[in-house]
Amino acid sequence: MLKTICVIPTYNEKDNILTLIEQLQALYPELHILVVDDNSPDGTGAIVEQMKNVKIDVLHREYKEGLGSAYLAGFKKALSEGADIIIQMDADLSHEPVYIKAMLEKIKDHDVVIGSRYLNGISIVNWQLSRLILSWFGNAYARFATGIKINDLTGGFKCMRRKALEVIDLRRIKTQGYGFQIEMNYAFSKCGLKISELPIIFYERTKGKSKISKFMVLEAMIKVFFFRFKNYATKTKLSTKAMFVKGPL
Ligand SMILES: Nc1nc2c(ncn2[C@@H]2O[C@H](COP(=O)(O)OP(=O)(O)OP(=O)(O)O)[C@@H](O)[C@H]2O)c(=O)[nH]1
Ligand SMILES: [Mg+2]
Repeated sequence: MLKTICVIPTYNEKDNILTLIEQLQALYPELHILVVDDNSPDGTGAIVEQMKNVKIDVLHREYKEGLGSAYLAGFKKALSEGADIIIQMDADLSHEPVYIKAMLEKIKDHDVVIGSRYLNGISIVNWQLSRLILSWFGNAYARFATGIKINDLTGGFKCMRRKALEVIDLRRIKTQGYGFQIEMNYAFSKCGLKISELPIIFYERTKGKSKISKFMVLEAMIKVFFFRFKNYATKTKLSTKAMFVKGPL
């Protein structure tokens, strides 16, 4: 059985995290869950701490350091714990656990599977028009700036083989907010990894507050043009584990 770890970053998600973990456990009893909490003032970290067991773990960080750095810390921990497959998803119930089954099926022939909101038209429920326009044009802009032909470059629901996170040098990923997903996808693509999109329906959060800010949008808009000047390939050799997982699972 391949070890699959689901990395979930949290900041003030006390009204969502319990439901999400329960849903994940009900559907996938074998799944390992790793929450990365930045000392949420609402006590999210403490809630997960109480649920800790062999399958549920929490990485507590002292300060809010941003989504990108939370994911990178989670990925590093997942790799060090021997994950073969790493899933990333938001805690706010926008990403439905039910899609993980299809992702795990698709990852057998790919290195990265992206949950896509823009594959068959637009599949987003309950967003304000302004948010939809920002996301849609943001994606079009990012596709233009990077030349990467992925329909949903900014989505946060993904499934990756260990190999995908080992062939890219995670230390070179510097974007923190909205642009983190774009930079990761750019690095995957430039390193020649096999990427596929899976259509998902995305639901606007109903509880808790969005952490997206104007600064994040601006950061992404500027940085996206500079990705092409970076070399994302890792210089060290892949671990034997990564080599082993190369073929069909
Ligand atoms: N650990 C950590 N998690 C964060 C941080 N910022 C956001 N998150 C989490 O990352 C996930 C995505 O953040 P959201 O605020 O939902 O951002 P979004 O999905 O772009 O925007 P909305 O869906 O409108 O809320 C959620 O699970 C957040 O709790 C952070 O600085 N540190
Ligand atoms: Mg969200």
